[in-house]
Amino acid sequence: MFVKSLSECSSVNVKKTPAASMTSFLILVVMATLNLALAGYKTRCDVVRALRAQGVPDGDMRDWLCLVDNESKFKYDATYINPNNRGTDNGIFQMNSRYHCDRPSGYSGTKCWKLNTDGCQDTCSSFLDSDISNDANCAVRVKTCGGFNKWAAWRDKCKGKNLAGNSAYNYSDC
Ligand SMILES: [Ca+2]
Repeated sequence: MFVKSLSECSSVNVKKTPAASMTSFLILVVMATLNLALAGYKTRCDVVRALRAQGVPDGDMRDWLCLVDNESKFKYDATYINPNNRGTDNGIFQMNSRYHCDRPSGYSGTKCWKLNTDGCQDTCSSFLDSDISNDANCAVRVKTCGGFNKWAAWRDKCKGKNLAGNSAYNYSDC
């Protein structure tokens, strides 16, 4: 009886193990796929939180969300090489390598003449990682000194548009 029981147990285990392995394997595949799908992207609320941490008022938030949507589609490692040697745009806010990052004497303060001359103190690669807090810090200072007009996608797609009526830029749930 005991032996038979063990044998049954063993037999059951033999049958279950491949099924369990297959299930684990499928779960891993699904998780890997999800990770791949999510890798590189931030959510609306991630962006809202990073901007609020830099003191951005909610009244500006729809413009920021429209800007990010049209500059990077919320992809934090997005790069765009501008034609005619006009530098590379980096990250979720698409900060330009000629003006905002990898600058020889980058600036971390709020004096606009200095920021406009020296750019931010950040490296361009730091605008491509998943921590968007330094990106938001630089972008908010650039906006404070030069306005949203500094971003071509904002001028083309957001300026003067009815952003309040666009549910894609709602931030009330963040
Ligand atoms: Ca960063």
